Amino acid sequence: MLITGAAGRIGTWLRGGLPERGWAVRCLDVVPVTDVRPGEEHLVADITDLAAMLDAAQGAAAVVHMAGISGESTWPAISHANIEGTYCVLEAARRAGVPRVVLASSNHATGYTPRPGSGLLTEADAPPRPDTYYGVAKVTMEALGSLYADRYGLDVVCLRIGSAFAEPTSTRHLSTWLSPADTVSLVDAALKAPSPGFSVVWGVSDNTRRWWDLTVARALGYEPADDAEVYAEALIEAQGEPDLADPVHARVGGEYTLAEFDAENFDPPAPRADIAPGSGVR
Ligand code: 15L
Repeated sequence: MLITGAAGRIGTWLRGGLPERGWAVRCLDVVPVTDVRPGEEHLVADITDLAAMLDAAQGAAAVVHMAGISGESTWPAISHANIEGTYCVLEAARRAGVPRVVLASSNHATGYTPRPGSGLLTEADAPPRPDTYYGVAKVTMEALGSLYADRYGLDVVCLRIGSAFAEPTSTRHLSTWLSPADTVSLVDAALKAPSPGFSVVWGVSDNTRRWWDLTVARALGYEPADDAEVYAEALIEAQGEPDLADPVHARVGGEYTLAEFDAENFDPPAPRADIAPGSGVR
C-alpha cells in the first residue's frame, strides 16, 4: 500500500500503526523520511509528477493520499499541490490498476455548514460548502474521487478529517479532534471495508462534544477509541467555556470561516529547500 505525504504528521502515524494491522507500507514524500522503519519501501517524488506517481503506484493494493498543503494558502499553491496533485494520484492509481484510494479530505470542504439546532450532522446533510481555497481543493478532491469511482470503478473513500493532532489544543478541538490512534483505525477501516464504492465519512474521534455523526464511518468498520473530553478541564480553564454561537464553534470549519482566513493573508509556501514534510509537492 502506497502512502503519499509519508513524512508528514499523519503519514508518520500511519507508518507507525498500519504495519501491525497487516499492511506493507510504501512511503512517498517530496522529502526523505528520516526515521526509516524495518520493512518500509521509500520513494522521494512530487505528487504532481504523473510519471513518477505511475511508477510509485505499480503493484500497490491501495493508495492512501495524505500529501498536499495542509491549510490555507494562495490559489496558485493550492490549485497546484492539492488539485493537480490529487488528479495525478487518482490518475496514476487508475493507470496502474490500483483498486482503492483513500483520500484525505477535510471538514473544510463543508466549512460554512452551520451546527444543527439539535442532533448530529451527517455527511449527507453537509454537501460542499468550502470555507477557503484549501476547502475548495478538498471539494474538488471529493469530486475527482466520485468521478474515478463512477467512471472507472475504483473504490474511493474520502475522509473528512477534523483536527488530527497529537492532542487537542483548543476548545474547538474538544468537538473536532481525531486522535493519532483513531486516525490509524479510520484509514485501516477505509482500506479493509468490502467494496465501499464511493464513500465520504467524517474523521473524528468519539468525542463527548462532537456534533459530526459517525454512523457512516462506523458502518465502514471504524471503531474510535479516544475522546477529547479528557482534555476539557484544562482547555476550558485556559480558554474559557466555548460559546456555541461563536462561528468558531457554530460552523464546521471553525476559525477558517473568519476574515483572517482570507487567502490574501497567506504567503505562498516556503521555497523548496524549506518545504514541510508531508506536503508531497515542490
Ligand atoms: C485541516 O484540514 C487542517 O489540515 C488542520 O491543520 C486543521 O486546521 C484542521 O483542518 C482543523 O479543522 O482543525
